[in-house]
Amino acid sequence: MSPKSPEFKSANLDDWAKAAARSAPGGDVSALSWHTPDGISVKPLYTAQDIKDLPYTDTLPGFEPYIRGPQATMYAVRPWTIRQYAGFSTAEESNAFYRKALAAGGQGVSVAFDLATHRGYDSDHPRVTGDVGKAGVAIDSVEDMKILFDQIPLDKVSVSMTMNGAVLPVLAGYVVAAEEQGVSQDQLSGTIQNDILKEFMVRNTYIYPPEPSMRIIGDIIEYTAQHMPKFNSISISGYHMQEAGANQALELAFTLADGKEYVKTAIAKGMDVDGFAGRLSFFWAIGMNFYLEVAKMRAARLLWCRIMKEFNAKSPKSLMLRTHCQTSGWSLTEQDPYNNVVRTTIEAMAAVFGGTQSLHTNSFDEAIALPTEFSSRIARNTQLIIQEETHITSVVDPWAGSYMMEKLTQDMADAAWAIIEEVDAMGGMTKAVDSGWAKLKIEAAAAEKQARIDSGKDVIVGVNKYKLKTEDAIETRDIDNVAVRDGQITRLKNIKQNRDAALVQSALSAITSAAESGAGNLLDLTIRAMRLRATVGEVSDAMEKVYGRHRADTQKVTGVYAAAYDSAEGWDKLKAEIDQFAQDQGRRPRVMISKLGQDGHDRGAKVVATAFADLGFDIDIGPLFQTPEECARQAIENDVHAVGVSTLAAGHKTLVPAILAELKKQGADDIIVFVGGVIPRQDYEMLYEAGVKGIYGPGTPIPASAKDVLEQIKAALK
Ligand code: MLC
Ligand code: 5AD
Repeated sequence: MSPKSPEFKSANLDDWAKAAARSAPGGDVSALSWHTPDGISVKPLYTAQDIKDLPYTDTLPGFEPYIRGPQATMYAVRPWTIRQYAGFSTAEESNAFYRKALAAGGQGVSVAFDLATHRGYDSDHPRVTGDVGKAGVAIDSVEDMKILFDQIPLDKVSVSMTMNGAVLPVLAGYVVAAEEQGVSQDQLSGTIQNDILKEFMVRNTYIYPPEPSMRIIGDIIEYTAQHMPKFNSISISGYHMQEAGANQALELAFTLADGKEYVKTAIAKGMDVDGFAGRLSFFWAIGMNFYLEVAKMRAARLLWCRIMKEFNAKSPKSLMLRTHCQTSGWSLTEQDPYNNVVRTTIEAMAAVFGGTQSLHTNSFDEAIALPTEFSSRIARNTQLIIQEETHITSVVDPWAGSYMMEKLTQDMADAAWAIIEEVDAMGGMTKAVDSGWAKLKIEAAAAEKQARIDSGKDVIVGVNKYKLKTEDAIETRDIDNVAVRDGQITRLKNIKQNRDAALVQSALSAITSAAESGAGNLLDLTIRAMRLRATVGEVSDAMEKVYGRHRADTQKVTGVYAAAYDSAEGWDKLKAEIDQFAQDQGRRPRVMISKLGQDGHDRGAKVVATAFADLGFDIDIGPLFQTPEECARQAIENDVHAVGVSTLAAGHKTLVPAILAELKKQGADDIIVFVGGVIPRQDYEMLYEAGVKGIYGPGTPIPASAKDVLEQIKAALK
């Protein structure tokens, strides 16, 4: 029997506004709203008023427009897949790691390849000496793939492969490795990232120019639709956009707009939309912006359903957006790194509340090195604890009906839709990417964010507030990349000795002809070549002959950092010092910001370049993928005072000493070298000993590194 309701005094919104004004600073309740970088205002209070006119607050999971999730029962029947991205050094070591992880509660495999493989170079290629086995596993041929998946039953365990550039030989290598395990193509379940448009914008592991790259994607969608019905042909990724600086609305809009391009590409090949769309999948980054991340995921499903209706899709599988999520690596700090366990937990909860199908949680040592066994275990257990201890999985889409969440979902959908319309007006995402517009939008957002952090407006605990006096060193994973490379080179030699060279040659020629003529399916032909033990590098070359290698032109935004940097005092002083330098020297301090080797993570480089330029430095940005020799030559030609190397993929121990040696060799050791990025403390000493003048780890405020560089340049001139 329920107790008799007492009489409560009722209040209306006006009453609340009056009460709130009494405690709001300056009596202004509107000042309590948080205006997000996406252009959304998050208010301190939501009520029934906010949702009474919204169109989709009464929908159900498993039904259009799928806001509440693609499955009717979601985690109540099957929780998301715990799919930890990993890969390092050799196929043997990575295989041992996967098997251990699966035995300990991991549920799917997710392969990280090294940058040499991403960019279609075999391990013996001279351009990749610093990259082999570093940020992922080195794969040169089917023989490596067979070791990578040894004793992992590919008919049962779904495998995700993050591969975009060398997507053909890698996917083909996996298909052949499975075949030799006795698993046929139609049994394979998994996902290949295969999302090239975002590579041109942010991730930068492309090989060929956009047009032939889109043909490759079309061929893969076609082949998998025909022969690999359980395999997701693409993972359309916003993750890297957010990592590069995009706010959530940009991430959402550009990703869905990329998706539209892939659908158009497949339809243009003559495919029926429902024949392939059910195997398109998505991938979001989940950062610290908790409410908006949940809203983003709900809005994403709504908008994709709307977009697929525009393409006349009928099958529910085509209409529902399924996604993987990864917690944000960028949000993690080098300082006080155990805090990252907490950050990752909060982000994982947002992904789960948003209804993800699969999840990677980052390790707490992210901002320092590749994960160790220990840090990976904690990362994986974060998910196991949410799945098995909290009962969060018992309820489908638990935020539904929240005044706030329903309103933010609609706000996010509206904000993203407006950007999608802007992209459509430009002629679609391929055009928006080609012109550089989309990349600059993301870079501007990144520079603004950095300025808000450097001036203390956005708080990061342990970095710009509550800093520790001393940081304890933590154990990190180190990879002996010389040993990995030597091992790979031996295996490559063996393979080349023991195969039928003439057959391999003709299979490679067939790929080249198909690239030239446009006829045939490139994945089909690549599977044939890989079966005969062609290598990743050879298959890539076979197409490069026709397509060439894409070269991006580097643009940079200006004025954005300065406009958002909110601490005029120190800024103006430093600017004045730089002006003084220019007067004394007859020219501004000139710095070349460089990326060496195959590391394409250029957010840091771009933000530093923008901010240094705003301060009054003369800035050159080197092209991506330079060798130390090329970098030294350009630095000398441009007569710079300093080279700043940005390194995020662990190549620093090889590549930084190499650039110093090259400068010396080319007679320019008066040019100073400084380094920024992800560098374990343990490596600082060897870098300083090699001659580096400054090392700026993650979290260094840019005005501080700029001041230091200026002083070092002055000292070198004396
Ligand atoms: C699930 N199923 C259900 C159900 N829940 N059936 C009934 N009731 C329920 N409640 C079914 C599904 O329909 C499906 O079957 C099967 O169970 C598996 O579930 P899923 O939800 O499809 O999960 P999964 O297989 O894990 O696939 C998730 C995915 C996929 C669709 C998002 O694309 C994927 O795994 N992506 C991972 C991508 C990834 O790991 N990327 C790493 C990037 S790292 P059926 O038969 O319908 O299929 C990176 C970093 C870098 O990029 O280097 O830059
Ligand atoms: N192993 C594990 N995680 C990795 N990441 C990248 N490479 C690896 C790897 N080899 C993760 C990091 C990074 C994101 C792009 O992917 O979290 O931020």
